[in-house]
Amino acid sequence: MYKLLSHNDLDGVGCGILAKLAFGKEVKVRYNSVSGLDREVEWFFENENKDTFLFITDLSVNRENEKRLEEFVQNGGKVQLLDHHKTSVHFNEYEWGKVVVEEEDGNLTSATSLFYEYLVTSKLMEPSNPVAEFVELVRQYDTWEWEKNENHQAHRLNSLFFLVSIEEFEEKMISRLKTSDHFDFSEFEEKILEMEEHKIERYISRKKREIVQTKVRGLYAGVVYAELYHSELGNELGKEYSHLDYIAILNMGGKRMGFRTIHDHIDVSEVAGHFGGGGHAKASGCSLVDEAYKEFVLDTFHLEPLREDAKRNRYNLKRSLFGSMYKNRAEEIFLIYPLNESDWAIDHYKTKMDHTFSNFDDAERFLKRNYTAWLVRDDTFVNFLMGEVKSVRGD
Ligand SMILES: [Mn+2]
Repeated sequence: MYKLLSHNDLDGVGCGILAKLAFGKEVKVRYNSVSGLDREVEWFFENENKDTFLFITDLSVNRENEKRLEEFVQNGGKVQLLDHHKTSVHFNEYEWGKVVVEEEDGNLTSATSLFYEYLVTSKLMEPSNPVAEFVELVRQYDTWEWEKNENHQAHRLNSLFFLVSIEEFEEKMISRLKTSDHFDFSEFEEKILEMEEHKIERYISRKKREIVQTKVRGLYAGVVYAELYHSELGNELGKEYSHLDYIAILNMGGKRMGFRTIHDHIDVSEVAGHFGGGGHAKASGCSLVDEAYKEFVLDTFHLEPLREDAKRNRYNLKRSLFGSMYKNRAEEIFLIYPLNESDWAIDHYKTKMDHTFSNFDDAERFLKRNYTAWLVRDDTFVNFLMGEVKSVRGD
């Protein structure tokens, strides 16, 4: 018999689907949250037959279970842990642990891609076209490579995963992977996925108007409350408010929070690590412990949300040589403009700030971080200029 303990997200369930394709009725699969795995491992030791081969995928165990697993293996037990989270690399010290974050070709790994490779090289599964396609979609979604590759099928697979129950998703995928030559969605699925995409878009644009800005331990964070679509939100909010180092997403019902960044110079697994959590450089999470609750909830609750930059302007444009006009909630007016070929300055009201910048983006980042200002719409810009002309004329 085999037992698989895996994560309850698309990548974790991808592993369950592979296990069921490879072992059929010979495998028992259980999906867990990050915090729920250790209980399941203890249950395994207390109740399961000692001959059962234990797989753990997309998650890792705590110190006590790490010792128990090693002891179990020393006494002849069979265990394989496969993970791709940077915070788990120390499991590579064990014969039964394999943690790979990046393949030799530079591609990021996922638990599903590691498990597929394991099953095929161990001759526990025949390689097949549709399965390889499915595995690659899961990998691209989990590593967010789909966005760069514009592989919308990968994104859609995750949306479908959230639209149906895990059981239904497993069943659908298993029968499809067994019977078709290519992995594809049905016409009906395409239709509901299109509706779902529009729903996600509307959800995200609402969250763009709810996010607040704070500074925690030297980094600028955007704080937002959301229970759904964390990856999509982290990515869209990160791009809209790119002056922020990362986005903190609070799930109050689950008493958890997630961290996402689009920046290569920020490692959010370190941010989560400070609060006892972990994950990847670009996506991580932790429980909403007291300190996190204070910094992200209590200290930010009174703040006004950020405002998006105006998008449809014809006159008040970024990088304009005439100057780009910004405003904040205190109605303070700012103008970013080039002083000469190599320096950009900011006027606060009409007084030039001391600080100058070597490009527009640095000036804008400074302004947004320190004054939470946004690019105003053309009508505000034009009204302002009309006021200027009037005051010059003296009326
Ligand atoms: Mn994963």
